[in-house]
Amino acid sequence: TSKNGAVVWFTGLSGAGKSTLAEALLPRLRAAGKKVELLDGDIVRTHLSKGLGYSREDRDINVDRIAFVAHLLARNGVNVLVAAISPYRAARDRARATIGSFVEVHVAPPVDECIKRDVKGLYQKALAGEIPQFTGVNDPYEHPLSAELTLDTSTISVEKALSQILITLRELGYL
Ligand code: GGZ
Repeated sequence: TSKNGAVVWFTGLSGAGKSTLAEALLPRLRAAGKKVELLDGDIVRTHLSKGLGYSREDRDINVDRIAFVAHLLARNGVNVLVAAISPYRAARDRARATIGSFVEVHVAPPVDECIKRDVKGLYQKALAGEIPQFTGVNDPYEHPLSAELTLDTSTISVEKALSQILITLRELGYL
């Protein structure tokens, strides 16, 4: 097992299931005796990234900040779960380079599934043209080219997804 904590970085569209998986994984890692912290884009944006919007520049600043904090925690042995759309490949790759112990999990149901779920009604608004720059509708999402794991949450359960994440963390020596 490794001394640095792992940073499990969930990337994917709004409504893909990033927060759900991170929140389900957290108690599982704690039960395994690990120190764990969660950095959820939604919450980060009310504190660390308060005032930032959704332009490429602001999203990249947001992702850079999350990566900075995740790095500080990980190098002190804390495992970090990040749930942020993080739509730009270059910003994710910067995070990977900064952090080192980076485990990229692409949460990747088809966009139609996210639209169907539409937990917060944001897709409906975006499709009606009421939200400019909404990821997957009128703003880009650059999918990972070499994620450690890709999970289609439209076809597998949360439990199944968790077990795949745990297997991956074990294989990489973090568990
Ligand atoms: C994407 C948006 C937008 C736009 C508001 N595009 O699913 P949610 O609602 O609860 O989480 C999404 C969150 C995106 O914040 P992130 O920090 O994850 O994004 S990024 O990594 O790109 O910086 C969504 C909501 O904010 N939201 N407007 N235009 N998602």
